[in-house]
Amino acid sequence: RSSVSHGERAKCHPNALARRLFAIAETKQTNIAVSADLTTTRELLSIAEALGPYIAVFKTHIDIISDFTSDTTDQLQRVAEKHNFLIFEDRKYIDIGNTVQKQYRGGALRIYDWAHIINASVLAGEGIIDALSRTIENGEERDRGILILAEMTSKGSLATGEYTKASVEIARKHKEHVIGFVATRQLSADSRSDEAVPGEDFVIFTTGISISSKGDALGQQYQSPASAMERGADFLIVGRGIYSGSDPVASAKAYRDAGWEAYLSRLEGST
Ligand code: UP6
Repeated sequence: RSSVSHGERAKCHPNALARRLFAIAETKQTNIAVSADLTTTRELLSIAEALGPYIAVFKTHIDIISDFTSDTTDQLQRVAEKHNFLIFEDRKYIDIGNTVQKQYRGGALRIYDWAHIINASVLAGEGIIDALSRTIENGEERDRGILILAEMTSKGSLATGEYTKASVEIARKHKEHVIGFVATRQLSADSRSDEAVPGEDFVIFTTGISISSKGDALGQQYQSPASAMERGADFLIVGRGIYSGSDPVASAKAYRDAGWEAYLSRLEGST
């Protein structure tokens, strides 16, 4: 788990998008990435507007929006600018390079145009990361980055062991555009430790976070914000824990406070 503050990582991280991400976290004092798994444009935009002040990242599954048009993401981008958060499309790319390039840049969703962060599985091997990196390399946007899906929180997940190890190895070869992992724990040495690889500072996004629930009926498994931060999370991805209750703003604040407190005690513990 990183013993370095978000403020310091905002200054020193080799990747510009990661620097911006840590600067947002530091300024807004939040580690929260809300997983806005809502299914209409109206609900998506209204939750973005309401939770904007309390989050660092807004995570979408844009293909579940029933009335999607390019206006959906145009407006989302405006809300993101207004409230200073990044957009993460949780697309989980998992195909050959030629296909994922088309899925990323084109189609009806044009994810490259509006999502700062995307993620991909390395089940298909290193080529997928190479292909997505090239799209970023050849594109005109500066703030684009990839997370490798190194572990999953669903019961019986096969994203373990050798797969997770390979995720780290592939990330190391593509540091230019891979900013970190979706994982339940830190996967590489702390940048301050003796085993650290110089210039390496992967960002950990952790899903499966809930204050009150242990899981759902379809195999999701939760841990608490404090437990995830203890294991090395940098950003906590929270979905239903925030948006499904009667007061999403109050829930977002509660998760922000829990996440931030755990982050501060981690820093204290490491000094
Ligand atoms: N997600 C997981 N586990 C993973 C990877 N991704 O839950 O291993 C995603 C889901 C959902 C969100 O697709 O968008 O994180 C979790 O939502 P929840 O907090 O409502 O369970």
